[in-house]
Amino acid sequence: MSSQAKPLLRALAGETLRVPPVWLMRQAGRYLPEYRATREKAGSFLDLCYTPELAAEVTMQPIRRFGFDGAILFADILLVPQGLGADLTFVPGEGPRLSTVATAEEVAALRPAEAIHDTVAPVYETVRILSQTLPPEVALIGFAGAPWTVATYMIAGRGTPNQEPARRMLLEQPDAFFTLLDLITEATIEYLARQVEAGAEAVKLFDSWAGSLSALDFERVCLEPNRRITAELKSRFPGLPVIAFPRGAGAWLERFADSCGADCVAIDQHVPTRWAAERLQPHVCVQGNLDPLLMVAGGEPLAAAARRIREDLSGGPHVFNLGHGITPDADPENVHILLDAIRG
Ligand code: 1CP
Repeated sequence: MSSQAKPLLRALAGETLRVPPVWLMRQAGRYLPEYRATREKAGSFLDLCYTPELAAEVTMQPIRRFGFDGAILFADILLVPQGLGADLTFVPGEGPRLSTVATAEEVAALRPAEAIHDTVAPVYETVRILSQTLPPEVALIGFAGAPWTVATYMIAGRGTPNQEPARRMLLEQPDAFFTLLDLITEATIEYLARQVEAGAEAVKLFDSWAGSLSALDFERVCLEPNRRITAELKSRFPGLPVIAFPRGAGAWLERFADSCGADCVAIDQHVPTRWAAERLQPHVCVQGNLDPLLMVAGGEPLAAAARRIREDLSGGPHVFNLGHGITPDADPENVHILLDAIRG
């Protein structure tokens, strides 16, 4: 099968398909017993990310079980900060902990962008294994966090409710903040370029905390770095499909879709799909946007919502996905209900 026959790549190239391709954010994860078993075997979450055979195995698990159209590389957005010199650990049950970057001196002490390869090289090996293992109809998606979202973790040293430490640094120490944002942007370009060289067929930028930026800061802090990464990757790899996910961007979404340069914009569950069909699909392929809680609830509400999203976005290019990641309490059986509703 030629790569252009892969349904996911066709949709990302702007084709309107009768049945939209489907994959789920966090499709490899704790809701799957086979993931939990491999994670146990790896020891820690970071050992799992940095052991290519095991990372490739957990990437493959949801493909084997469900037959999704896209496989997303198993890694984490916080590997780039680690490559830049942050100490990183994952505390079971609590999430990530990083050494903080709070001053101009601490920004200056980080490693240069190219130095990340020393740390993250095993990720490229995972991509190489996957590109040789995946079924021919499944597209391989590489990814990174977008600079703002990565900065929120580097500055606070952990996940935070409103990303306040990062927003304060933006307001109080703008020079240090933008030096950090630029460094993350450069590192992200190098990181994704290596993933593409290793076999990733599309890349996704996760700006999970775009919604905490004020409207006045959105262009410079969210849109501009997404645009710069997209433009640089497309100049190095003409035709490379890019998916951007400015979660919570709200009224900024239309301009984002029109000017970021990404081929596809992923939308969260708060965006009305008919609005997205009217205002976003003329510019880009739209990905989304089922409420992840429906993967816990299941039943007819899940099937009805899936059919409705599919119908609303059927007039243009659409990749079916959730509005955010599938949660550990989701029932894997509900994925079959979802797939029947979309493909059946
Ligand atoms: O214990 C475990 O097994 C850890 C849970 C877990 C998993 C499965 C983490 C820790 N990361 C991942 C994998 C992961 N993370 C993927 C792999 C591929 C897939 O989707 O199947 C991807 C794409 C990510 C991306 C990621 N990591 C994001 C962006 C997407 C999103 O969900 O908003 C973010 C914000 C992270 C940080 C992170 N990593 C892990 C956790 C628990 C968090 C969130 C921390 C917080 O803010 O509290």
